[in-house]
Amino acid sequence: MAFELPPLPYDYDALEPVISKETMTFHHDKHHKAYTDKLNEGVAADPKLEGQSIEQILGQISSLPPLLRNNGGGYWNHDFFWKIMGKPGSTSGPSGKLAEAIDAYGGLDKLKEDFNTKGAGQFGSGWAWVIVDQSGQLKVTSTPNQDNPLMDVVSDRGTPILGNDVWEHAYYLTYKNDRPGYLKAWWDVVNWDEVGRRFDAATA
Ligand code: MN3
Repeated sequence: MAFELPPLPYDYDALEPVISKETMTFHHDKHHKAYTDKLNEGVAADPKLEGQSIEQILGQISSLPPLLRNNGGGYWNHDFFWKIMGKPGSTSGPSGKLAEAIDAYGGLDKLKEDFNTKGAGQFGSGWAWVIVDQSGQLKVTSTPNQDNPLMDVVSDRGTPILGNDVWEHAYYLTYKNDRPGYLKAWWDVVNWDEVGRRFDAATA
């Protein structure tokens, strides 16, 4: 059973003006599709992986070929990324237990500042994350390339509840080299209801 490219949960132009229709079209139909296809090539080449979930594969990635690390990561990361976004301003902000955890972290402004600093400071391509760590606390991290906090090769492991793609393909058509500008604008498309659901699931 091959992994399938999941459809976007909204139209290609739903995130405008923060993320353009053209960026979303290339990002989903070309980049995410390529990760999906190459992940399937890697899984097909290794019979012991048949029937395993993507999370199971990522949890043992240190023992698997780079093709699976790069493309299994790319597959999971983008599926996650589409789901934690939504139309600009469509959710009002963190609520419930997530809001309490953000207060304990030091507040939403501090979380955003730390996240944007991690994203801007990630040299080359990668991702910025908010994870729930092993002690149930929020932590802001970043990873290179298509690595993510579910992988057994990453120092800051945990369950991602929020993440932003800082590869140039995610923003260059609109923001050119202004990665900090993209990171700042991006908060308007965060789907806080979905982030809250993921926080609740990670801490249940
Ligand atoms: Mn990407």
